[in-house]
Amino acid sequence: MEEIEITRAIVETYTQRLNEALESDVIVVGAGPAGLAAAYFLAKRGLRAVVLEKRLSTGGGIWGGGVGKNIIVVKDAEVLDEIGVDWEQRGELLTAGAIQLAAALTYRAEQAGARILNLMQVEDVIVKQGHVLGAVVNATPIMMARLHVDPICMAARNVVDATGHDAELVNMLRRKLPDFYPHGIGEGFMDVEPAERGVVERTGEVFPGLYVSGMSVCAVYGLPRMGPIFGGMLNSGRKVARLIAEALAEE
Ligand code: 48F
Repeated sequence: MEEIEITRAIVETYTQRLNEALESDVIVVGAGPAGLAAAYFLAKRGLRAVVLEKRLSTGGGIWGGGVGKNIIVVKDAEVLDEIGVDWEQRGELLTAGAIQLAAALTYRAEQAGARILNLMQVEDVIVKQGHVLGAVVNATPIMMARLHVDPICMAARNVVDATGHDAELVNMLRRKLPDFYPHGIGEGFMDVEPAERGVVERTGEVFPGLYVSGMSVCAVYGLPRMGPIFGGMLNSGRKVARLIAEALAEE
């Protein structure tokens, strides 16, 4: 029966993809601009990257631009050109369509070889001998319904917290390791210039095997928030990919 063949095609393809994703080089948690850029640049470097996104759609905070006006702003065109996004010059700034950016990042990341799994929520990290080695994952509808259903595990030598303003993975570690950022984390007041610079400068490893990228960097280091400017997010994703590739090459 044709209906069953359609179902079998989905079940078999998804199962194969999930099986392949169980062990990878890098798990990127969050498919916002930072996580998708990280996944694209990791895959481009030949690394096996798996992106776990709790929502149905990828793109995180890109879609609505500023206050729902679907335009994003960056200061340089490097990443936009790399992924083929159209832009316009506006004085010293560049603008681009938020929808085109979200779509292009998603498309280019997967085409480069990253695997994106949506509706997958990371609820904990795996830590062994003081090193993050993977993620504990549940299905978003199960989490939303608060059902008593156990998660599954996914292994990777490196995990990126690209969960945005809440820095969820860093907070998961903090709950079990009281000495890890004991004074708490959170962004400062809006101040675009130092935030855009700082988010890239401080992108990096915060615990063995755990990296921060995007707004989670601002949360972890108390940097200012920055509103609807996205260059820092894209450049942070590109930087975290380079740092991880270098660390893996040294190993
Ligand atoms: O929030 P988000 O877009 O973070 P980002 O990549 O970019 C921030 C900008 O969008 C904007 C800004 C720019 O100046 O300030 O806010 O740092 O994307 C984070 C993604 O992570 C997902 C979440 O649904 C979103 O798509 N996410 C968060 N927690 C989890 C998660 C989790 N526990 N498991 C899986 N996905």
